[in-house]
Amino acid sequence: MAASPEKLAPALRSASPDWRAVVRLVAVSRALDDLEESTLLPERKVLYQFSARGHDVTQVLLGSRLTGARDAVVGYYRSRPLLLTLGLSIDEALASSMMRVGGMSEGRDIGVVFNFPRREGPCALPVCGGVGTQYTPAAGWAQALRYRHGTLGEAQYAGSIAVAYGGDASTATNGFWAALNIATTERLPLLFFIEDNGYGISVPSQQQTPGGDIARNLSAFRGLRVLDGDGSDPMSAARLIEDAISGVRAGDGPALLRLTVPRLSGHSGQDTQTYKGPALIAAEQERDPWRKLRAQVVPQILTAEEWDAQVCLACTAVADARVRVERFSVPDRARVKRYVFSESTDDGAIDIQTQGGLWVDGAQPPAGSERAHVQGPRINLVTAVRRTLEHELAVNPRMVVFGEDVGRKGGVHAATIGLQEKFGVARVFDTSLSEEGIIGRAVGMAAAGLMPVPEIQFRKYADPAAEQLNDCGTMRWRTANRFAAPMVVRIPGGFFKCGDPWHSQSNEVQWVHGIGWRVAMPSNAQDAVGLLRAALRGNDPTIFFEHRSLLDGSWARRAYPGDDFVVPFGRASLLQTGAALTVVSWGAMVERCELALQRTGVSADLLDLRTLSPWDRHATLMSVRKTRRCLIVHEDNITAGFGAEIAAVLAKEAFFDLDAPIERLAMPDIPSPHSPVLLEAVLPSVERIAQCMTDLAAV
Ligand SMILES: Cc1ncc(C[n+]2csc(CCOP(=O)(O)OP(=O)(O)O)c2C)c(N)n1
Repeated sequence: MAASPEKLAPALRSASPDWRAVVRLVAVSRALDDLEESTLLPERKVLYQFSARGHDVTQVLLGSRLTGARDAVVGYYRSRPLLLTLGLSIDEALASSMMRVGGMSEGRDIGVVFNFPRREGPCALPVCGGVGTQYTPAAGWAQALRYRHGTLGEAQYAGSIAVAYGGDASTATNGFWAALNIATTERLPLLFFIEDNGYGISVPSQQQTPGGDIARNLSAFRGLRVLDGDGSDPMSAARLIEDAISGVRAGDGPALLRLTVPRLSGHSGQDTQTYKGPALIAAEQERDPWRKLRAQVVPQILTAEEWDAQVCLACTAVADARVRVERFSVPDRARVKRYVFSESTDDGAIDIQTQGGLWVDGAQPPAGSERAHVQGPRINLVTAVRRTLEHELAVNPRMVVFGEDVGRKGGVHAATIGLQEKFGVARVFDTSLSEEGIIGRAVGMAAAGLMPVPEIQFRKYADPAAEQLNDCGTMRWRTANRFAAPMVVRIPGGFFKCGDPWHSQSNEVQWVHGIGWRVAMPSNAQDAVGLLRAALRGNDPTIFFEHRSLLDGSWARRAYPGDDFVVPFGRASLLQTGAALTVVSWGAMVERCELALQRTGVSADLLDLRTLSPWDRHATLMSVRKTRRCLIVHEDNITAGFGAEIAAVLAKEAFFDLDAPIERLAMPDIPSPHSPVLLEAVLPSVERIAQCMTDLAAV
């Protein structure tokens, strides 16, 4: 039986291409494209097909040069030949597109949206469907390489590189420019590998960059080596690839290599290319690199018989794989909800992802204590955050803290003051002003085994990072626990003295609705310490919401609960107990609820949820079943705020226990207003909360 590309790939990764292996891998890629287009797509065994024809030879040549022990590539939906060269087997490739167990997402993601985890040897971080999303995680991986080798002294990270691979249209995206800025300002070992096929679906590259030539346009970009060439000419492409990679590997900083290639099929299986016209399509076929490859290697390197034999081997291997994969099981419906978050095995150990995060190598998080060992005077919440970051930085060398102004200045909220002086610029650093860059970089760093702790300066400014945040949250699920990117994103937000539509948004519900994120919103300094520490030692991405009015608020001040103190997520704090009413709140509204209860004298349970994902359904239900009335108070807008979710659960689970309708007090559906007069008119005030409590208790 034919050897698989897995076995051929290592031989290929040598100084000069093993042209026999190149031929074979490209033939495998083409046989897969043929099989899908001619058979599997019409039979609806593959539902979404992206041919790599025309892009394939250069990808195999690129993959053959990824020889570093910790090289990583972040590609896109047209990356299958590259993945095959790294070691993805034909079975894995077909099982992915045919949505079978054994594929890289087990039927959860589109077949060509690959990932290829590996703790030893080159890997491929999870591809995303969003064009341009590959770049900033690749920059993060490159920075992690430098950190793990340069700062932590881990020899196996020396000389490795990151590659971000995309098409011409992807160079118009935010992610591309964010990564370009990061890589050039930081001089990272990152190769931008651009295969320019002249189109983004039907839109010509002239509309993506002036003149349609990103290499030319970037030729004056400082800190970037730019190479450009004809990807349909395999021999010259191989030289360019070698040149580009060896420079990046040698420490010369980032490079961009643009190779023009023909796209020999439609954008996807559905695309008939009517926008191109027959002359252009014919000209593209003329530029087929496969033909040129044959002309260049036969008979100089391979005889015609050897070429045919390689092609034949490839076709047989694909046909055999298809027979095998048809017998692979379809994914189990009962498992579809698994791996949204980190899970435990039956014996209580972490069901660990193959790659990403702190704990994949068998290491265990340090034991924490749920009991507070209070020390010293009361400190404000921002000091609590700083002290926790400081301790965790001290005990965890793989933790890094970064964001806009967090370095020398110590953050615009002062949460990181002194940390750069103490831990150095490699561990606590300022970033360029790009939230996409901040979170995307964190994704790459987490995939490389670090614990990134990015700060988003204000809640609203997480918006430019929305795509990276989304893709980070879904990573574990869509790779069926192969990859995860645990991180802690600190986000100050909410009102502070005044409001405004930019610095004072709350909108925490967005993270709860986002898949795969844990969400903490502490109301006081002690909980902030425990929750932050739990997140920093955890195995899931976490949004840690720091309310601006609490950072120095006197009510939120508490004594430091100790360096081991942790608060498990999903456990509400019962601040006071009573019989007439349950009040559920979190963040800055908890203080107001407490004051309102004091004012009214209503006997109530006051629950501070502390975390919204997960949230303590059990404690809430228990309390409401006892008091038979519930008031939910939050700062976020009322429509589809998290209170709506709580109310829906109570209406279903405690319907017959309720003596009154569930009440919600929240902001009306407007942005936070700037004038304190207007702000207090719309925020749940102590007076309004008190009135609502009195009314509800009297029903
Ligand atoms: C953020 C985003 N916007 C739009 C799309 C829809 N879309 C998918 S592929 C594509 C064109 C991408 O072209 P290019 O990057 O040049 O790669 P190619 O397909 O030509 O290889 C578009 C618009 C998407 N997937 N992601």
